Amino acid sequence: MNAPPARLADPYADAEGRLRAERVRADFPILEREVHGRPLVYLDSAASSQQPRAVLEATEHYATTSHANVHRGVHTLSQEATAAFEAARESVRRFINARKPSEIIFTRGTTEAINLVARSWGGTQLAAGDEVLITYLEHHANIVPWQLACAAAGARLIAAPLTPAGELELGAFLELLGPRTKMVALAHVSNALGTTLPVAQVIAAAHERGVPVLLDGAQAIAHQRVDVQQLDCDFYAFSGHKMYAPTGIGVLYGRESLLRAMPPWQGGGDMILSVSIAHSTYNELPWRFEAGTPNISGAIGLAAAIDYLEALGRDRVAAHEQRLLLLATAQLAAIPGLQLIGTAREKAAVISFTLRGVHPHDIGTILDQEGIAIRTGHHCAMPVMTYYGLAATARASFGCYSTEADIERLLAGLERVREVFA
Ligand code: C6P
Repeated sequence: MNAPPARLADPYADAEGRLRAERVRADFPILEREVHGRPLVYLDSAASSQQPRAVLEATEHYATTSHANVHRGVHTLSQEATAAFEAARESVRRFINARKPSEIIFTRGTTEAINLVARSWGGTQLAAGDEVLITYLEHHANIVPWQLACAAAGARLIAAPLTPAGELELGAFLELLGPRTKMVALAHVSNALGTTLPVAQVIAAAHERGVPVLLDGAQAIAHQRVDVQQLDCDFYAFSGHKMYAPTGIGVLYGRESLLRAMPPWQGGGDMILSVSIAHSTYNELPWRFEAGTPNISGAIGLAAAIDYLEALGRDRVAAHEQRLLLLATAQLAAIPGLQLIGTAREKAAVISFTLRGVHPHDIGTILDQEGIAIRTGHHCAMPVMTYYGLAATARASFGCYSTEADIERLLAGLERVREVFA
């Protein structure tokens, strides 16, 4: 009998099975560039992550070999494009463990996914006196669409309070979840504070009252395992560009029974079965919610990003980012005058902070001179800034390619900021 083939060593794991971030970095061409004469330190993955070569090559391969419109042509290129596009949908289904590909709707991103639900579900299910329950830490994408839907229906938008550490006040949330609540919509992970929300308890409590739950997964999807069946959420929204895929592609997962009852929200090609001047009939799920030519290349890039993340190992990436979070949190907290904004027990790799006497924009500008990219401002989450009496914070966020060396450069950069403002 032949000996079994030796298992190929996993290039992304070290001897202890931990992520080899230096190896990961080699997959991201942009990380080779310099900014202001210094090697780039990219600590803004929560705003938009970078793309590995595998994603860049997948979209280039599609554009150079198979590009055509989908669902429309009998010709070979259109059939190839359609097959790749629908295969991407199946990749997403598998990635988040949805039951069926028909529960996966491609959108431009998280924002469009939440708008779809607010407009289509909210437009038919909300009535005067109803309430939509969110939290104070939501991104504007999970506030404004609900304001629009509530205004149209005469419903009210209610926000649940937070603790000083940036956690959801679960008791207060449960009190707000009342007979008028028709929808609960909350972030899985906060972009401004890094808090991971207690979504299991929230979903169980909402479902006890027959209330559906939408999770804004923009900041969770690349940083932890997401299983929509295990979560038992009704809607889950995320963006490709925060999980190493291109911009302009995102996903709305919806529970089939809810999606089936929802009317189309945009009209046009591909979402119909028949059209006359007097009347139209609509396509099956998921295409009923995908009017017009979709972002075919983006969907293919997203599928490549999924393959890439799975090759790295999602749990391994999460463990790596948690290690960096702990390390950076301890070191930043030791800087005189630095205040961490958001110190929840359960956090993703996002660190918001202020530095006494220095405007966050000045921190960002000086760090940029050092080649370090962070985000500064209100992070499109103005209510949470107001909640804590802040106009802005500086925010460093990590991804699979972040390293301890990045944290060292950040600390040195902040030392420079303190020198300038001494
Ligand atoms: N947050 C940030 O720097 P879009 O723009 O549709 O891809 O994602 C919107 C969005 C929705 N929810 C959360 C929790 C988010 O973090 C974001 C995007 C970026 O924090 C850009 S403002």
